[in-house]
Amino acid sequence: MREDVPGRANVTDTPALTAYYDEIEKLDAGALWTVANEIEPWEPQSASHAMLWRYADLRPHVLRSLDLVTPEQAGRRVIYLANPGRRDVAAAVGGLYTGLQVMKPGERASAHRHSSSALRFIMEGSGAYTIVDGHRVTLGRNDFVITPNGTWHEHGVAADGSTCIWQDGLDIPLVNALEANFFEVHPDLTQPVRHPVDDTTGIWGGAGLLPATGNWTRAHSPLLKYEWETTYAALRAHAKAGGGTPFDGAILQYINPVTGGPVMQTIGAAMQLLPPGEQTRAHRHTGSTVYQCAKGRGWSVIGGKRFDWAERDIFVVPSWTWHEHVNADNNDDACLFQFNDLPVIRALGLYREEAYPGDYGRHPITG
Ligand code: GTQ
Repeated sequence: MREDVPGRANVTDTPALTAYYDEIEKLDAGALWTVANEIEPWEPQSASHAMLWRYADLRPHVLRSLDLVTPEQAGRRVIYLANPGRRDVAAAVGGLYTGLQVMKPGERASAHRHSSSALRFIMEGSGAYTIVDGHRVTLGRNDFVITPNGTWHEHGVAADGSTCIWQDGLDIPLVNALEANFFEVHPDLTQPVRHPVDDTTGIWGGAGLLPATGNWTRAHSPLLKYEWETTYAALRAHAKAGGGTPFDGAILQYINPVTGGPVMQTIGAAMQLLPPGEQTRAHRHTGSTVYQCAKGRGWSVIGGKRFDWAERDIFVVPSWTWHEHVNADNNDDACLFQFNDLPVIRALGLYREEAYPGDYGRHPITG
């Protein structure tokens, strides 16, 4: 792709040049000017499509998998969301993977660990639990739970529970792009619970309070679960106090209470609340985001296309894509859960953000 711009590659190919390209290709080499404008675009060119997956469409198929495979056969019984632009790497957007995991009462999946970091966002059912490095964590509706890289983890549903579905989020495509992914199955296929149930909530989950003594030196949050009730109450209070941004409404990040930083090194997460009728301004930034509507209904304009969402729908915003959100309900809040790769983007000095110009900051709907 030639560009008639000073500083960009703009070479007219001649028979001599073409012959030259052929010769160096035999040496597994190439002339930069034949690819420079593609590999160094003026701005990020996401291969990911803006996408929305309706829960109403997916749910029956997710439930159908209950009768088709066991967790023993499958390892984990998950239907993953495949972005048409990123099928080759099983990404939902950018370097992020997401899927819907389903388990019946009494089922459990084998313990394993990997270099990828993982999270769960609980969609429906009761009795689900996960065991992370010997900590048993109970999973309730709209709870956010982390499984940091390198931790042993296994999931199950108690025998007296109901069929559970939760969203898994992982950085698999990112870690694979960095060619750094290891996977291990636990030698016993399960691990002992070594702490009181939900102990990390009691020890690390005090609002603004930390243990007076005790050192935590690992890179991820010691708090493994962020409960919906506390999150929603904090968001309501935040919104009432005038907190928020023009682009996201009231938005709170899930944080590592020890550092104030993101919950894991590679994945950040947040919950946002759009007050009744709210329409945010459009912006774009580097980094990829996966959203799940946790409450209410509305729509988002992503790259000029309108995506209507209802509770449990999942949608994605690719890097450097304009987006704005609207709460379609004039009487009730709408809440969007999100996870993203911003900790990586920021750590590498790659964060950039831009507000959509104009008085209203609204991107026209073109798609
Ligand atoms: O439970 O760690 O959806 O390793 C995909 C890969 C979940 C998990 C997924 C995984 C997991």
